[in-house]
Amino acid sequence: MSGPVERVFDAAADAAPEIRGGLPERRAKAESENESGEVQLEADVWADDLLFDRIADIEGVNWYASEEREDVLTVGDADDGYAVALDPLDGSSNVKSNNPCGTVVGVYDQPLPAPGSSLVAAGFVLYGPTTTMVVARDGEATEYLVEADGRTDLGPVELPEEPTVYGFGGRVPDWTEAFEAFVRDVEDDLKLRYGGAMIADVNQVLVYGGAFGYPGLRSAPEGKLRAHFESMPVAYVVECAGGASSDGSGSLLDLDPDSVHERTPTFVGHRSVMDDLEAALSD
Ligand code: P6P
Repeated sequence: MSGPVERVFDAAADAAPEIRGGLPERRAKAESENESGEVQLEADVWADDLLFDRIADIEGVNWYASEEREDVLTVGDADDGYAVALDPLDGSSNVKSNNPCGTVVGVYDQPLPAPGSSLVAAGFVLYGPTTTMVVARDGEATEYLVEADGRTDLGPVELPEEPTVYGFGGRVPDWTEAFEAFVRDVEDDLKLRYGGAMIADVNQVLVYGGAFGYPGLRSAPEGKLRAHFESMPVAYVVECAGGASSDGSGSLLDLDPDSVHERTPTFVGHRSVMDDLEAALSD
């Protein structure tokens, strides 16, 4: 990777120690709400500002969009270039309970809203016992250890042969009948792992194999996760790692959202689990 795309991930890695170091004193909730109508933690807004300051000036980045900002910002002066879409602190409600959270990055080669097929790279920073980063591009996913003096290549990320864990969001009574029946079958084979931060749960799937998802609900048929900032970037990563993704009927990278903050039912993991899901939801 070279040029602006590489520099976007360098910026996210460089910001990580400062974001991690600034979390302890930012566990309070901010007064504002984000575009998705969710109360913003002060940490959400602060992380977004910090990443904006490091990414907006990168030559070749023309547009900056974030889960925490209503509008896409034009930050370049050419018609072509990259659009960077971020969830600055995915799973920020985990900060209060000292559970993992992180930053999701998607790099699109056209202005937003944009189809999943226009992603040229995607990745995430994960604040767990250590700070790691997964970056995917050109069909490959790589994990890095992120420290104050830079990032260390830990090697390729490849989904294991067999699935072992699953985690699906939303309240069970709010699941559709077809989805609940699917999960009852999954439970026979896999172990529940769900921590409330998408990228931490997705990383468990990348390491142990299985599936993560946030389904369409009776009360919210589109589910909770945002296509540009969460679903399509993690689908890109998991598909580069040898897995699959689905919105219940096909790959999340086939989506072409009409609006920047659009939500979608979201599933990533082993191809076999995605196939079973799509069969269950098609009945
Ligand atoms: P729930 C975090 O707010 C998030 O967007 C994802 O990171 C996570 O998977 C999901 O929402 C958790 O939602 O309803 O389980 O709190």
